[in-house]
Amino acid sequence: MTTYGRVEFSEFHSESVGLIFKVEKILLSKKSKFQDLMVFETKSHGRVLTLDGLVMVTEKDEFIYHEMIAHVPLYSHPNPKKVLIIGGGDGGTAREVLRHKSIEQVDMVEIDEEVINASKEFLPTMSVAFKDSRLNLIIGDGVEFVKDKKDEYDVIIIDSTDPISIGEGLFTRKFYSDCKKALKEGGILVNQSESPFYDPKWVEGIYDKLNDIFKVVKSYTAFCPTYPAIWSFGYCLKDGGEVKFNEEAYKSDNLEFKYYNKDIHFASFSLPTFMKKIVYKGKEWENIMRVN
Ligand code: AG3
Repeated sequence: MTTYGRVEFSEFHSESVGLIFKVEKILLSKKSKFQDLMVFETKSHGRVLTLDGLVMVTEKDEFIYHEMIAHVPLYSHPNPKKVLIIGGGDGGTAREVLRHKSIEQVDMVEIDEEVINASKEFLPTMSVAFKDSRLNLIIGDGVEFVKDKKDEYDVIIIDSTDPISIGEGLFTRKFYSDCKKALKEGGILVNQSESPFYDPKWVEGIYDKLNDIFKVVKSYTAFCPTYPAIWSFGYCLKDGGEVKFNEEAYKSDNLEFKYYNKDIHFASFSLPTFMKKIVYKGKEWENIMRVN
């Protein structure tokens, strides 16, 4: 869109409200086999990657989403060694996962190779992950990939787009149940579960389905400024239990974070009232216990 000589990109979060970027330069704009891909340069947010017109990452705030989708499950697991990432083609989630000393192997299944290529070319702070020898990159459909996996992963992270077009398959009961089977005993699944403020129906649907499959399902949030309002993450324990914190690993990794920390680890599970209604349907969850 051009307004008074400015090039703008906008994503509408509802019928009437949205986010606008002033675009300095379009670096990439193409149709892949699966979706429309765009990378553009901005002054305040660095490079921005969009898929089908939706903002996936900006260099300025990607750390929030990626730290939260990776470290909350990893530091609540006693000893995560093998992780599966579904989606996450920009590499940001893999980058954060691979910072953990305990991690021996990360399988990452991304359907669209063009996203990986775009990241390698334009998003060096995220695509560093692709140089790590512990990363096993698979170009393919995550839905198919998990079908025949059993007791393989300590943690599964679903870093998908919105539940429309190619993202849809990653929001089904069947897929969640295959993921549960793919988890080892005590395994944890985390998925990005959309905006409870702008898309409560999507969020409700996601948690209804997760609840049909997993013993314990919780939700945590983060504020990602370039996504539609407050952002939610589904947190599922294959064999039940409560949210823990692995103090020992946290201390020994001794990582520097920009958003995540021990307080946030637990606090992010405290939900605003409107969200509790969507996710927990009036059931109170008091069992977010501090262990450690
Ligand atoms: N994946 C989740 C982004 C969803 C954003 N939705 C939107 N802008 N409407 C992000 C991928 C980062 N690795």
